[in-house]
Amino acid sequence: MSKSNIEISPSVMCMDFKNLERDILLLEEAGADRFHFDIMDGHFVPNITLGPDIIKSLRPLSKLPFEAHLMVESPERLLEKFLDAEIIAFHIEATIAPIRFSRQIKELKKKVSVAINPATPIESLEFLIPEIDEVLVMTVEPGFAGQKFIYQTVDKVRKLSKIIREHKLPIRIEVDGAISIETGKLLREAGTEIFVGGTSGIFMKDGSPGENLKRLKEALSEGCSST
Ligand code: S6P
Ligand code: MG
Repeated sequence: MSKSNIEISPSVMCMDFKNLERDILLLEEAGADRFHFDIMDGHFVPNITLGPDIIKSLRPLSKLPFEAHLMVESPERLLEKFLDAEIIAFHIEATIAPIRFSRQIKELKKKVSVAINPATPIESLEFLIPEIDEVLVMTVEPGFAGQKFIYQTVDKVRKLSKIIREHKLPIRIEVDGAISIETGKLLREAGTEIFVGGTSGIFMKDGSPGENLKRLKEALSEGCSST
């Protein structure tokens, strides 16, 4: 049987902060493919969450890639603090020199992911395409967990995925915000491969995070193979 190419990235911001080690280990065991760290500065978004020291202290616990989602103004200033992450996602809205910044990230042998807010058009990526590995499409406004899904983003993913396929670009699409089985299926059908799991998909009131992750991954992998 061929393996699905669907990946799930649990959001560390939504874990039990008193039990981060437990949650990392049990979610890796349950089939997580990477871990998502939300970094906020209180300026680019009106919230403050995780910082580089959490990434550093959790890094030895897992073999999976860590992604740092930088929701900060002028992310260039902070790059060297996030060298414990393998994937660096920065917002195109937060930097005026995204090509230079992408090249700096690449020089450090990290993967480059460009995050775009729900109202940012994919046209803004046109000249950045040759520099990047992934696009992180925000499906809620950045800043908080537990928000409502913004349905217009499904069409945006579909458009982006079509361009990627037509030009055979080596770029993967990840989505972030209110990903449940229902919204995840719409986004998968539109061309998404990587899904951030937060309070809508993994850390709900019902079920354990491990069981919820398995259910989400199975539901999104149905009828889908990498071959
Ligand atoms: C939002 C952040 C996200 C959240 C995730 C939470 O600013 O970038 O990564 O952690 O969206 O998931 P949910 O299901 O609560 O929206
Ligand atoms: Mg995020």
